Amino acid sequence: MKQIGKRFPDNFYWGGATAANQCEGAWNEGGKGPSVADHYTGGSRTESRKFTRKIDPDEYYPSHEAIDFYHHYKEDIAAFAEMGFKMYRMSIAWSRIFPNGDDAGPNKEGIEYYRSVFMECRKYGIEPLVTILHYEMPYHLCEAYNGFVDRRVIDYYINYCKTIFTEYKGMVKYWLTFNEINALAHGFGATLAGGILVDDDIDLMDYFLGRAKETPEAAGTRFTALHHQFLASAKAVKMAHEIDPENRVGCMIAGSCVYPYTCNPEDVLISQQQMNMGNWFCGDVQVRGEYPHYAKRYFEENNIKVAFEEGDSEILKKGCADFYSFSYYCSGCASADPEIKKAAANMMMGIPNPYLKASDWGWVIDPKGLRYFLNEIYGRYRVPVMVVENGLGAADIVEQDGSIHDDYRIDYLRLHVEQMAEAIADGVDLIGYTPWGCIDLVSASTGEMEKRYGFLYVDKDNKGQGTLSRSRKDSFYWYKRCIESNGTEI
Ligand code: BGP
Repeated sequence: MKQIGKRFPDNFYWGGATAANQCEGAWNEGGKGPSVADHYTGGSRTESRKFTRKIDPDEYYPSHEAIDFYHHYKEDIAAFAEMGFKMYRMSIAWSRIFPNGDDAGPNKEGIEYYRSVFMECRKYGIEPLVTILHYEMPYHLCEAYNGFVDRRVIDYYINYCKTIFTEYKGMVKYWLTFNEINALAHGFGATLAGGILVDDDIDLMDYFLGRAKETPEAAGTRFTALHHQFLASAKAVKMAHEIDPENRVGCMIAGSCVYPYTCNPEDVLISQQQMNMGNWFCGDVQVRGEYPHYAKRYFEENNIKVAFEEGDSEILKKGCADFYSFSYYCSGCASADPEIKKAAANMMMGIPNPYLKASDWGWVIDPKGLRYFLNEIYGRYRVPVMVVENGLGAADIVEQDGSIHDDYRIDYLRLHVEQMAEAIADGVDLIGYTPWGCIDLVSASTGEMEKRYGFLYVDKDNKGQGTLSRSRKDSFYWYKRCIESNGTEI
């Protein structure tokens, strides 16, 4: 363990994060309807996940059982409490509350299930942080409405929010309206984040690698869906405050930290544009309540038509987020040089940084980038900030005696905690840290189990085989000590 000076505030929210579709399983139990995530097959580092409109009995869909948190939640929350969690970020599966999304009334069993989960958290003094929609919209809304493209879906979302804000009043205080809402600012987010049915067989990898070509019409549809999510988010913020003034509602952005590859002004401009569209575009709408100054030019030059309506600007202004949250795993570079771009064409996360090393999945590890990024965010928005996802996806080895020595994960986390402490010393109002996949779960991008993030190991492989038994990795004890010492012993 390494000692660092005390820099974290006493009430800092140390915790961990998961999402329903990646851990719950029980995809058709307890009255739950299918979600968009339930239509993604398993994949790997090299083979893309497929999206199928019909559930194909010959395919493997990892979300269907996931790690069966649905039946293991008591055991799992007890383990989180043992580590000393102050906060647990989780999502509610919308289709567990409203199986079709547009149903007249909610599914009581789903409501009671989450009530029990929240009670379990409260028993240990763990504050839930609830993502209202984490890549898992009711599938019926995709089929019948083309997801958030249809303005009526805003009302269904708000109806769902009203139900959960009312049911869990006093039990849940911290909410996030949409996970990584900026995924919809890119082609790959169309189905996953927006519920837009693009094709029968969507190749996610094509989108990640920028191989999928999108027409201006399709981009317009996607930005319209994003605009509808902004409206839904703003309305949800307003409603949450009305239902319980104690409620705090945040935005959640996929942190995309981009550096210029060189000091050539061409590279600097490109990296600025990528930071603008990758981060500030959504953050500005959700925290400042208005589109950024460059949005108009971006839409015009790309021939993108968004279905704005009269009164929308007022709605956005009245529903500004209380805090800013984001995921942070890696950073990337931007270059105007066609040769450099070509060399990085098959890299999932863009142009790699020659000064940094990447994970086995090609995600460039950059702890100092977190300090830089936190300062950028706080300087821009001046609202409390939370890092609600961070961590190292890595394959683990279980020793003969059952122990798991994941020192690579401890190293990754230690360096990031250290940089958060620096950012707090810089003056950033950082209030919480919930590393991703605090218990091993299904990977969102590849559908694998063996891309593991957890402090807790789950015995299950990429094909779905395993006992589902849980065991503690070395990082479990490291994080426990980190929390106990409030970040001074890492
Ligand atoms: C974020 C998602 C999470 C999570 C994480 C790690 O984009 O919000 O759902 O999965 O990335 O990514 P992966 O699971 O692909 O390793």
